[in-house]
Amino acid sequence: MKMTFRWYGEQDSIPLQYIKQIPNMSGVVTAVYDVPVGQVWDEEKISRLKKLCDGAELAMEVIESVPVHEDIKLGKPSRDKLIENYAQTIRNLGKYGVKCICYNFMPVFDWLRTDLKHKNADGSTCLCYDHEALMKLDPKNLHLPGWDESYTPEELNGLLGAYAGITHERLFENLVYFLQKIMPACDEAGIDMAIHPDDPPWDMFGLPRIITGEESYARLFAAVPNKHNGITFCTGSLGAGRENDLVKLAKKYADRIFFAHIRQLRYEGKMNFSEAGHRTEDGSLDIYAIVRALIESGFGGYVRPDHGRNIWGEDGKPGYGLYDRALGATYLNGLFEGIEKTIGVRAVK
Ligand code: DNO
Repeated sequence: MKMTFRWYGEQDSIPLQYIKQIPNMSGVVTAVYDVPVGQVWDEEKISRLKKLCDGAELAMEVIESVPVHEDIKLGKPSRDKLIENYAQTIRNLGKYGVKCICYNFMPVFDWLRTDLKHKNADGSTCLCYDHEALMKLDPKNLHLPGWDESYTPEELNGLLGAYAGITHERLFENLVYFLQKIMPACDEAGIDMAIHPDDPPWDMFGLPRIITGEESYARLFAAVPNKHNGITFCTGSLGAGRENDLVKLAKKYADRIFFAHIRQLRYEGKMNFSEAGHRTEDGSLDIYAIVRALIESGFGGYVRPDHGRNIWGEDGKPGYGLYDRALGATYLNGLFEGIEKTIGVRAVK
C-alpha cells in the first residue's frame, strides 16, 4: 500500500514538509482548487501543483476530487460538453503521473455533519452527525458549520428544484452514462476512477443517493466493467450505514478498491454518529478486521488516514488537522506491518 495524506494545496495551513515528516508518507492527495466545476484543468496548473509536491519529495498520484458538474448528474443536454472537459482533465492529469481520481456522485451536497467541533471529555474536538437535527434544517437556506456556501439561496433553490424529477434510477443511469464516456480517457491515461461513497449513505433532503453499499457496487460494476472503474473505500462513510458489512465488502471488492480512506466512528443511536481516533478500540468499526480483509484479498492501493479530531490545541480545518491524522497514519502503518508479517502477504500491487 502507499500511505498518503490529503493536502488542500497552497491554501492548506499544513506545510508539505510537515507531511513528509510523517513516517512512511509516500505522497499527497490533492486537487486544483481554482478552476470552476466543469472546466478543464489546464496543464499549467497541474504542473505547478506537481512541482510543489516534487519539491517536498511527495508523489502526486491521487487527486481528490475532480468534481462532477451537477448538469452531468442531472443528465442535462449540456452534459456532453462537460463530460468532454472532464475527459480532457483526465488526460492532462495522466501526463503528470496521476494514477487515481477520487470523485463522488452525490447530488448538490457532499458530506454532511451537524457539528464540526463537538467537544469530547478529553478536550479534543470531533465531527458529529445528528439526523434529527439535520432534518430540521431548511435545505434551501442551509447554514452548516464549515459547509461550502458557494451557492446563493436562489441557486440552491433552482438546483433542488431541478432534482425534483430525478429518481435513484435516473441518477444511476446518469452515472453510468458519465463513466462510459470517460473510460476511454482513463484507458489512454492509465487512470483509475475511484467513486467515493455517499456520506452518510442515505438520501438527504429528498435527494437520491446511490452509492451506499454492496448492492450499489454490484450494479455499478455490472453496468461498467472496465477495470478503471472502481472504489474509494471510505470506512467512515460506508460504516455509517449500520447494514454494511465492511469486512465482506473489502473482501468482495479488493480488486476494485484503488484508494482507501480508513477512519473510525462511534455509533450514537440509530442513525447518529461521532468521529473518533483511528484505533479499533476507539469506536464502532473493527479497523483491524477491515485492514486484514483488504490485505488478505490482495489490496495494494493508496491509503489515507481520514477525518482526525483536533487535538493538542490545534485549531485545524475540521477533520483535516495535522496531529490526529498523523497519529492515524502511524497506527495504520503499524497495523499493515503487523498483519502483513503475520499472514506473510505484502499489500503491494
Ligand atoms: C470528506 C471527503 C469528501 C470526499 C469527496 C470525494 O472529508 O471524504 O469530501 O473528498 O466526497 O469526492
